[in-house]
Amino acid sequence: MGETICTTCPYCGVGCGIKASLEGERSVRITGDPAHPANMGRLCSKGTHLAETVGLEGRLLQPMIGDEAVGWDTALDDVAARMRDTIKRYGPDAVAFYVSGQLLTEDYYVANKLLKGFVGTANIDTNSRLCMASAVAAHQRAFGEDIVPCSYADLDEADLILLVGSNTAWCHPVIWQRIEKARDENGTKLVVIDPRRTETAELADLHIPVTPDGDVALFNALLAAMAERGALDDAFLEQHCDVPSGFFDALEAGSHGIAPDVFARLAELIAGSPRMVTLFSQGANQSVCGTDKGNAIINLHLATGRINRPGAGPFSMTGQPNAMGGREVGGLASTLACHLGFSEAERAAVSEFWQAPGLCESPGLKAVDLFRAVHSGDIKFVWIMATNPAVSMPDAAFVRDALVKCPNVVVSDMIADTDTAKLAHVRLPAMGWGEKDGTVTNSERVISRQRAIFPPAGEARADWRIICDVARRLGHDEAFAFSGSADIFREYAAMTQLSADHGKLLDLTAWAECSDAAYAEMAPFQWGGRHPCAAGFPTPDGKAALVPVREPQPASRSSRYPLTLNTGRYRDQWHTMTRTGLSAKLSSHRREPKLEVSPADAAANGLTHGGFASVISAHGTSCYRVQVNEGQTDGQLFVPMHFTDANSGAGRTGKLIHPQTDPHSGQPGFKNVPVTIEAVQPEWRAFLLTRERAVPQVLYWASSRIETGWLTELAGFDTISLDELLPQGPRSEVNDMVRGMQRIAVFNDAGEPAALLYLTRTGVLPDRDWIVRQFANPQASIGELLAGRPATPTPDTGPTVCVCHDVGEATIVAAIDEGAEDVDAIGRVTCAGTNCGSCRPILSRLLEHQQSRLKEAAE
Ligand SMILES: Nc1nc2c(c(=O)[nH]1)N[C@H]1C(S)=C(S)[C@@H](COP(=O)(O)OP(=O)(O)OC[C@H]3O[C@@H](n4cnc5c(=O)[nH]c(N)nc54)[C@H](O)[C@@H]3O)O[C@H]1N2
Ligand SMILES: Nc1nc2c(c(=O)[nH]1)N[C@H]1C(S)=C(S)[C@@H](COP(=O)(O)OP(=O)(O)OC[C@H]3O[C@@H](n4cnc5c(=O)[nH]c(N)nc54)[C@H](O)[C@@H]3O)O[C@H]1N2
Ligand code: SF4
Ligand SMILES: [Mo]
Repeated sequence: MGETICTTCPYCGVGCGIKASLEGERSVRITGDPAHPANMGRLCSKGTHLAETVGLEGRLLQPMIGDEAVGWDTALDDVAARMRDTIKRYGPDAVAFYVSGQLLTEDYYVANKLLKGFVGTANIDTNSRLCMASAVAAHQRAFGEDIVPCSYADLDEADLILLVGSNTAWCHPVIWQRIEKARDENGTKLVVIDPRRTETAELADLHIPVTPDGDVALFNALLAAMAERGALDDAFLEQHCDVPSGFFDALEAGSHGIAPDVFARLAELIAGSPRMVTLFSQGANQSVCGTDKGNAIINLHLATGRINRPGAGPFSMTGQPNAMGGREVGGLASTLACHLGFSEAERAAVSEFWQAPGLCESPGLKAVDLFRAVHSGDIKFVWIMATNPAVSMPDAAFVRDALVKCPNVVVSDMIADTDTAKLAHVRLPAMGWGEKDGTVTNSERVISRQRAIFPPAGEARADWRIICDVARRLGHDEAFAFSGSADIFREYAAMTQLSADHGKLLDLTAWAECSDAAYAEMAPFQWGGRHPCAAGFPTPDGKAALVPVREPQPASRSSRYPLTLNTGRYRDQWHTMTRTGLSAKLSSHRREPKLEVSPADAAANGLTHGGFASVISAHGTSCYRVQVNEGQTDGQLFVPMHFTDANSGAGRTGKLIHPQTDPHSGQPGFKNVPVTIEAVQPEWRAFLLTRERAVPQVLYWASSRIETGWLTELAGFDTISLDELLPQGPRSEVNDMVRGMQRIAVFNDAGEPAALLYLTRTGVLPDRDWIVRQFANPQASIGELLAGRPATPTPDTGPTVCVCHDVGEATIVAAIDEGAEDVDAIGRVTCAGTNCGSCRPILSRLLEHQQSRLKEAAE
């Protein structure tokens, strides 16, 4: 076994430390790093299965201009020429970068320096606009700086944790594990505020099914209730807060949809829990009133003095691994580097530090407006790095259109054929996780190193290097003559002196002169300490502001779109699935884009569980598999954001989303979109197993990774063209005309199955799990395969629950029947839940169901 390298997970903002041991050319063993403060050895399913995603499959290995592979010099000359030309003919504002919280701090720093400092436009925005911008704006309004005022350790000491708009068990699973531990050990209470009954909500002490965007009304009402009960901290308000006159009188009651007795319980819990942490994420941020939601949460903490001390604080969780680092180096169009703004003094300081007389003068276009300007032709050059906006932006069809019209589209990505890369004139191969080297900052301001484990794939290069090579071609040699990522980090660290000069707290100056060796060995460290605002808030008078916020006016709704569409994430997939979609284990949790709908809405619209439905908004139509779900409130639907044209026929959700944004932050409202639904009744349904990914031209399809190929679910109206769908080769076939059933096996030269198709018009399709396992077995019996089941039935272990140890539901239920009395006991008997822990919520649910069934049976 090779050397063990300490690095950081490339997925969520928890920022877990990983120990990676090289085991072969591109094969690696991953474990959690017990010494990392973010996870202390824990990992979730996505981190655990990283090894399955580091192969060369799908990678962009060479620079491409159109469909032609070219050398780096040609590609870089071409990008620089396009940029130079655009600036010369149309001015700097015709150029834009759209970057990502998945870049490393060093990449982000040079991208921002090039555009804002040397091209002279602030038209650089990031996908963090879709993710964190409202939290940023709320922090700036309340604290005077974009700063998270607490730390993970506060979770360990809290009496009460509120989760607002966060499916933590799925999206920040290691924070979830920390919360579970606090509940077990200290009896910490947990409240989930989410319109949807998520897996996280099911496990809470109290679920508050707030109306969509009812959070401002709810938090205002809670604050009024605290005032009524005398639970405010008058001394803290007096010493540390600016309170606008009449603030508490203006807390009018609004509509949050919570029954009075449930509201009273919540208010009681809060009043009795001086140590309270409120964790919030996209249910708060991704809203047309996201900034106000952030401030409503912060107001409650300030007014009750629940901040700047152990076990307390309003805590915005970051989504991407380096969303926080990007904010620090000024990746948003609305900030300059080092938490500075656009005042005369701040601009002058940045301009002097960079020796950049041409520094941009005012904030640039925020993501939604930026793509509008691409569409209108005001922007004529756009360089997209580490993000897939053709899928993830609101009104994604419009964004796609904008990119089709734009004369210069450059994409830096690891993957060759993302929906966005397909629209690029120039594609630049970027090094990915395991290849690149640099730093990231997590949710609690801990900076950690990502370190290279493998050599770059093909000709891939580091993002910072690609940007600097273009900058030098534009004539900015001196400003971009960095020798490596350590060199960039030193310059950035030195620049944070400007933060202190302008009364801010971000301070990395201790690293300004660090040696390459010290950078190489950097251990994770937190800037600002556990409670960075404890000695005073970074405002001129040291006080935080209570910001008056009002419930938003209900938008006028067209009767054509009576339902509300909510969108979000699945446990084991990451965004547009370019990496997690390569893992068979991760793909087994959810294989298709599902429309979650309440039983009443399903019945009213003729939708059946397992059938299909279109979701229609004013911007587009997409098609999903129907999942009738008791946890959905009537009138509200939920679909995942993950599916793309590369892995589905019509499951792309971004094109349904309206481009409405929060007036303060510019963040889009992804979670509350007016839509309608229609049942879709295909004439046939099928599933197909292939070795290569199939891209059929049918009404509905979704493909997902299995150990030995791909599983594609299909449905359609027209007769299906088998020759287009199936590979060449000898076939075995069974048909049952009465039920419209057709089953086909296609063989390769070695006589092994190369493809299997199961199609039906009226009947039931066989169990996928068993067939998927047989597809990996060269000795599989063709008779059994076409029958869709074994000749002698083997015990069915049911759908996989624990993806790490491959344990099925039936095995777990059997363990419970035999007396396993808690989740740990199930683990001891079956191994389920003993590795990454992501399935522990399902285990507790199975336990609860099965135990109550056993009890009923006994009575
Ligand atoms: N598995 C997985 N984990 C991830 C990611 C991933 O792609 N997959 N992505 C990472 C990233 S970048 C991010 S930003 C985070 C996101 O992490 P989360 O914010 O936890 O994830 P989401 O599923 O987007 O949305 C959270 C919840 O907000 C709820 N919600 C919707 N509307 C409202 C509302 O009006 N009020 C309230 N209170 N709640 C509402 C939704 O029902 C949903 O359950 O996850 C990170 N972690
Ligand atoms: N409907 C809906 N839409 C949403 C959301 C939602 O909740 N609902 N959430 C929004 C949020 S919070 C977010 S954060 C966005 C995420 O949306 P995106 O950022 O568009 O999604 P990803 O799939 O993470 O895209 C990252 C891309 O970068 C590539 N990549 C990975 N590492 C590197 C690298 O080191 N260098 C380079 N150059 N490329 C790399 C990957 O292959 C991938 O193509 O989606 C937003 N869109
Ligand atoms: S919680 Fe999971 S996805 Fe997030 S950083 Fe940790 S291992 Fe990675
Ligand atoms: Mo995000």
